[in-house]
Amino acid sequence: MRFVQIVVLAGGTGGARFLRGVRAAAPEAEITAVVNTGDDVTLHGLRICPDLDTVMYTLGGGIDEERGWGRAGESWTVKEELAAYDADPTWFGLGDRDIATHLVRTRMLDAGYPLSAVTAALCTRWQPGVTVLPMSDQRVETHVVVTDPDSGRPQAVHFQEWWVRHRAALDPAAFVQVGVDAARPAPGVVEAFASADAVLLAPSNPVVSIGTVLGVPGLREALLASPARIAGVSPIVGGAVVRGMADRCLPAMGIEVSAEGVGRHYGARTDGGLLDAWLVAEDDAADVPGVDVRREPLLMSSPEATTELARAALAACG
Ligand code: FO1
Repeated sequence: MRFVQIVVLAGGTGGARFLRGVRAAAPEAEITAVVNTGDDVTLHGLRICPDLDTVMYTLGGGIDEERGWGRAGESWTVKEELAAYDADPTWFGLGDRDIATHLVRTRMLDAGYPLSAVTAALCTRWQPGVTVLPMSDQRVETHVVVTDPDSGRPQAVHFQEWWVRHRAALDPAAFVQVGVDAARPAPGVVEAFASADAVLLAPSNPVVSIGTVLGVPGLREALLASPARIAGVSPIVGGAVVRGMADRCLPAMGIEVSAEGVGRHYGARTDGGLLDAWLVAEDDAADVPGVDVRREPLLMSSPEATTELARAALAACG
């Protein structure tokens, strides 16, 4: 089956790589990426959108492949100068090339442009080959409720501080999307679902990426109203996370760290959940009632493997 309009819900590195595979698997299709903005943060006066930038850089050829975020050929002079001033935070890696993106974005946001327009403007340079939409133009920031080591009381820290400064070592009691109640899907998101003939959930973090996107009021309803089948790709292989910190997030939500656990968390579309199909690794068993579970090689170890994975996910929407 040849797909004309594909929508992909995505977060950071894994989502961006998966999108590269979808683009290769369906070069003639119009692909829309609905991207998590819950990781966004303002630091040193700059608005930083990690997942939007990771998708844009990865698809535009500017990503640092080894780190999985930020720019290739990066330098860190400004970061070093900020540290010399003891200018907090010093724990966040702001690369010199990357800062140009944040400067352009911050200036446009301050001038009143919505995030979706800013993202489109930045993508004019990068030509990602897919339409990159933030999940919302309204600010939604994921904060992590942890127990403050000194006071022993619950404290919320921004997701970036939890993930980058603390390396997710502080046990998360809950994840809170600050601002989500006032948010709504960005322009083009609802329309994309309505005209889709395939919808894919990338192998991104089910809690802080896919979960945050789905938490935008009206977005989940628009997704489920889509005429397209919905296929998800497990971010958990063999009971372990492939990359990132999903294994640190899932237990906080009472979700088993397995392909079956995540599949059941997403649920069967016929039963009020999301999935028509669920792709799991070849050695994984996953009993997800009401869902077409398919075993496929999930490791995006090469462009070819990633394209094959995307093909398999699209086939599950056929
Ligand atoms: N991740 C890190 O582990 N350390 C960093 O210093 C860091 C800086 C950074 C700067 C810009 C950007 O777009 C992403 C950055 N990331 C960094 C990754 C980021 O924390 C994660 O990619 C997402 O927020 C989670 O997917």
